[in-house]
Formats: sequence, C-alpha cells, structure tokens
Amino acid sequence: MDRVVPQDAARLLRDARRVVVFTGAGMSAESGVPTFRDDLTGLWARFDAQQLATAEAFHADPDLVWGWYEWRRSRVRRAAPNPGHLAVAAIQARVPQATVVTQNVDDLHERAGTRAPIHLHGSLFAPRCVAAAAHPASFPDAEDGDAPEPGEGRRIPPPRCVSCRALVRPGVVWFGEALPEAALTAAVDAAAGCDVLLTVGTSGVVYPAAEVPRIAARSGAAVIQVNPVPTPLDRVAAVNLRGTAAEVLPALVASAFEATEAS
Ligand code: BJW
Repeated sequence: MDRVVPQDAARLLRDARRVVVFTGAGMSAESGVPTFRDDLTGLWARFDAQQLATAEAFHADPDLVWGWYEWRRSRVRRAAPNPGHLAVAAIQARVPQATVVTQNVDDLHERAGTRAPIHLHGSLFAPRCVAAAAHPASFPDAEDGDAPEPGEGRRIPPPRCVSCRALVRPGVVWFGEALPEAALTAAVDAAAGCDVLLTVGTSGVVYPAAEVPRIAARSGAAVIQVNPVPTPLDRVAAVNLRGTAAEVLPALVASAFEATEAS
C-alpha cells in the first residue's frame, strides 16, 4: 500500500459538512473478527451460509444455528476495537453531521465511541423471539454460570421467550429477510444527503445494503473506498485507498484534521 494517504481524500473529508461512514466486515478484521467472503479466512469459506444464515436453517436445526451464533458472539465479546474503529469515532467527533452506517453485527463501533451507528443487518447482542410480534429477548451469558461455553461446532439449544415461550433467535438479518425499515430509511436518507461517503471493508455485493454507497455517488457525493483489494465499488469511488482499515483510517484522519489544527 502507498503509506501516504492521497491528499485529495484528506481534502474531501476536511471540506465535507455531511459525511457517511459505511462499514463492512473488513472494518473488524484487524480486531480478529472474521469477514464473510475473504478466500481463506472468511466465514463462508468454512461454513455454509444456507445452513446457518437463513430462517429456514434456524427452523430446521435451531441448536446448530444458535450454537454458531453464540460462538461468534463469544468471539466478538473477547475482541477489542482496532485503530480503524477509533478513527471512525474521531471523524464523528470532528464532523458535526457524520453518520455511521454498518452492516456489521458486532458492537465494536459503539465500544470505540461512535454514537448511534445504524445497524443494517441487526446485532449479535439483540436477540428476539421468532413469534410474529417479535419481542426483544434476553439470553444466558457465559458468566451466568449455567450457560454452555460456546465452541466452534457446538450445538446449543436456544432459550425460550419469557413472554410467549416461542424460540429466541439471533437478532441479525438473514438472507431473504427484510432489513429493519427505520435503519434502511435512515441510511438511504443519510447517503442521499451527504457530501462524502467513506466505504470501509465491504465487498459491496450484498443488497440492499450495497446500494448505500451507490446512492451517495448518484446523489453527487464523493465516495472514498478503503479496502486492500478491488471491489465492485471501485467504479463508484472517486478515490480508492488500497490498504486496511486500521492502517489507512488513522492516517486519513490525521491528514484531514490534525494538519489543519496545527497550522
Ligand atoms: C478489509 C480488511 C481490512 C478484509 N480492512 N477491508 C440484488 C441482486 C442479487 C441478490 C439480491 C439483490 N437484492 C437482494 C438480494 C438477495 C440477498 C443478496 O444480496 N445476495 C447477494 C449475496 C447475491 N440479499 C438479501 O437476502 C437481503 N434481504 C433482502 O433482500 O430481502 C428482501 C425482502 C424484502 C422485503 C421482505 C422480505 C425480504 C438480506 C441480506 C442479509 C445479509 N446477511 C449477512 C449475515 C448477517 C448475519 C450474520 O452475521 O451471520 O450479512 S450476509 C453477510 O454479508 C453479512 C454482511 O453484513 C454482509 C456483507 O458482507 P461484507 O460486510 O461486505 O463482508 P465481506 O466478507 O463480503 O467483505 C469484506 C471486505 O473487507 C472484503 O472486500 C475484503 O477485501 C475487505 N477486508 N480485511 C479493510 N483489514
């Protein structure tokens, strides 16, 4: 990677009044949270999405699916935000109208200090029951004592909703499911009204989330992409920064904001 952040990206960020930061799994990769589609390390290289990330899969084998999500939740709980997450929170602190839109189901943006990130694909930490009037639900934590310790292939029966006794499911958006309407509307509105959209660590292939940077570009915003490899979003990006989130974002923030403050 070119270690010097291109000046035009820093200038675009410095001059923007409204910024959207749109993140995907690569944002958390350097925290030790696996991506989905990276060739060797991605989750979909080792696990079958159809057997784990659909409502049909949960219906067919709830213990398998709940156990897999508990394993992933335990990994995220042990992970810490990386310098990229901290840089995103710093952007929000410098730019009055900065919105963070994430496809990630971890809570690393929140733990880095980002205010109110919009979660398009739900959260590992907000389970709900499967009933039509889905209630939020609580679930046993490892430190509760009697909860089984999650392991990679461990089957764990999901708890039952305390209100209606229906099964509790992970509060994430599976393939074929609608995204949370309020979150999607807020993301689209922010993208349509921003000056700069910074897309970080996403392959840009999962819809409708992948429309968010494209909407920004069509609305006249400059799209800056941070990713170590080319993606379909290269074509909509005004600037492509080839590198990782934890390397590029702190350098971009320093170049955009700290140089001006010192002068
Ligand atoms: C780094 C890095 C480092 C590595 N630093 N970068 C239009 C066309 C075709 C298909 C469809 C379409 N519209 C809808 C569909 C179907 C489907 C879809 O998009 N399929 C495509 C895959 C073909 N979409 C859906 O089913 C959606 N629902 C829907 O459309 O509903 C319609 C409906 C309407 C009304 C009523 C009912 C239904 C739902 C999609 C849900 C996605 N869910 C998942 C799982 C979430 C739960 C879980 O975590 O288990 O969300 S799938 C997975 O992909 C996850 C992610 O959020 C999402 C996006 O992945 P992401 O974040 O981009 O990760 P990767 O791995 O793909 O990329 C990582 C990138 O990081 C790479 O580029 C690396 O290079 C980079 N990287 N290290 C920076 N250190």
